[in-house]
Amino acid sequence: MSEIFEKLAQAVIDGEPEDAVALATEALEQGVNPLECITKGLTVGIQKVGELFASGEYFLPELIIGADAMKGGLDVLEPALLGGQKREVVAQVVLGTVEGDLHEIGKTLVGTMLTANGFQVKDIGVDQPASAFVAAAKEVDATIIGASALLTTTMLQQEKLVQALTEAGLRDKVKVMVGGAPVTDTYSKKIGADGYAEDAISAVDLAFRLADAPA
Ligand code: B1M
Repeated sequence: MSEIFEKLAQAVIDGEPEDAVALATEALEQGVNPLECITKGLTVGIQKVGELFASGEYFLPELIIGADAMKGGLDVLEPALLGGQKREVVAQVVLGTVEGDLHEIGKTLVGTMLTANGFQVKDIGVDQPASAFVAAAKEVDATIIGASALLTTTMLQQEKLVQALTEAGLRDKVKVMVGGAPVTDTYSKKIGADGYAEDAISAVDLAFRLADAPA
């Protein structure tokens, strides 16, 4: 089974969306767990792409096609994750990537996992200012706002979001969950957020705790 994970990772490293789609389809047909395809296959590949980019071996085009391959695989695998969706809504969540930040893959994966576990997710997309999170939270009467940031420069926007909620008089009503590769638990506490999650699975656990609902 590890062979299919390695092939999925390689499709992302090579920037081959069609291979990623074909392999993800094959994996599902073989009954391989879709979440493991993501965590042990596609994610391993995109992390390697990130390392190659950081070391100067890959440039922006390779980063872009690697992400395209990952998204191709996710498009096949994510609907399979939603197969176990519960019927009752646990809580309303507004989810987005902060202003100045275009990274969407991790945020979308968090949204899929939350949806699969019964949360109603309003995904407001990437590059969203604090005001857009606040407006969406008012619109859907959100219990939780989830803000993703992948850049050390944009994680500062998560603090702006906490401030904007306070200014809007919503801070006591809405819990703030933060995540993304450069974000840490220490940073989350420093900016006054309600919690940090390292990955999509722990984001679901955290959301249950923040919503004060049984998992
Ligand atoms: Co960008 N990029 N990127 N990039 N990119 C990183 C983040 C970087 C670490 C790569 C590197 O140098 N090694 C680096 C940031 C350095 C830093 O700030 N410290 C970087 C850079 C520099 C840049 C640009 C500036 C490059 C340039 O233009 N010169 C540029 C910035 C654009 C912008 O945002 N303004 C840029 C652009 C891009 C692409 C657009 C090409 C592409 C994104 C495509 C897309 O999303 N549609 C991209 C990609 C793919 C990456 C890497 C390789 C992979 C990110 C990813 O999708 N990971 C990334 C390197 C890396 O992270 N190792 C990198 C897979 C995903 C499943 O994981 O997003 O971490 P992740 O999400 C996880 C957890 O973090 C967590 O759960 C998710 C699932 O487990 N999580 C949450 C995420 N959000 C959460 C929210 C939560 C809870 C948990 O609660 C709300």
